[in-house]
Amino acid sequence: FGLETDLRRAIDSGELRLSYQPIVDLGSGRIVSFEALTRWRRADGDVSPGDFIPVAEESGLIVPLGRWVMDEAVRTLADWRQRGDPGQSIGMSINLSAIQFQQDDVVRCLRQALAEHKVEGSAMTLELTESAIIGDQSRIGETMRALRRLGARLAMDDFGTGYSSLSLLQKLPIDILKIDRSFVTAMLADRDKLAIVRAILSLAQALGKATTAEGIETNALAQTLGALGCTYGQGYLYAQPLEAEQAYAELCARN
Ligand code: G
Ligand code: G
Ligand code: NA
Ligand code: MN
Repeated sequence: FGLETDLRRAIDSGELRLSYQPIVDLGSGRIVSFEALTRWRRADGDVSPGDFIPVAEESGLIVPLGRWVMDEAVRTLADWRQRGDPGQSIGMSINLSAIQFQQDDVVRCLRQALAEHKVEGSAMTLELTESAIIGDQSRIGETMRALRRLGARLAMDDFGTGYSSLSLLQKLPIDILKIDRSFVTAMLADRDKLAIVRAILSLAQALGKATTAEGIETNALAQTLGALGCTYGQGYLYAQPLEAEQAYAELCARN
């Protein structure tokens, strides 16, 4: 239908852009990496990823779109790294959809992008939603281990909102839990949400995993999460998703 045809054209004609949102170390306040988020600007206004990512997933366009994201994000990171400090030590996160993760050859795509732009795999974090790791466990586990052998870290995105069982956390090589912003944003006003955030943080600590809190909009939230032992934070308090040049300027200003 209409959106699908337009999206196909957008991928081919370069109408898509990546924006980059900083992820900070809550202990030091320094930016450690950026999350690449796809943006679609059209003459008649922006289309939200919440609208076009599901269309991309249903139509299979997520595969070419995902390859473009991977290449573009690694290319941008290579550019920042070549400019030297503070770009040198920065990481990059990209989002992988379930379909992309389970059908496409993500391992080969990432290896190619890293080789082409001369970036080491340890700079990369791949964010997976819980739906991406439900399915053929041996195959999914093998893909995850192969990504890790490239040096990449794996983050479970929107943690706490999906259907995956806790046993998957034990079986699969997940490095980081990203606490969904629906728990974070309201946790100082809602005791149940605070309880859930604390439980996720202590689970992560017990399993030796790092944590990222999404949706940090106030200093009070950043301080509380830091005091509770959350590793990283992301949210409008630090910055919105930014164009590549603005993101690099923010990095230079903060680090
Ligand atoms: O960018 P925004 O904050 O509006 O993101 C909305 C949703 O779209 C988020 O869940 C985000 O993970 C998803 N999203 C944004 N960019 C990408 C992308 O490049 N690939 C995938 N799979 N999801 C994305
Ligand atoms: O699901 P995922 O975490 O990939 O989605 C990231 C989305 O969250 C992006 O659309 C981004 O714009 C949005 N976002 C990032 N930080 C904040 C924040 O502090 N508050 C709100 N409301 N949204 C945020
Ligand atoms: Na994400
Ligand atoms: Mn998320």
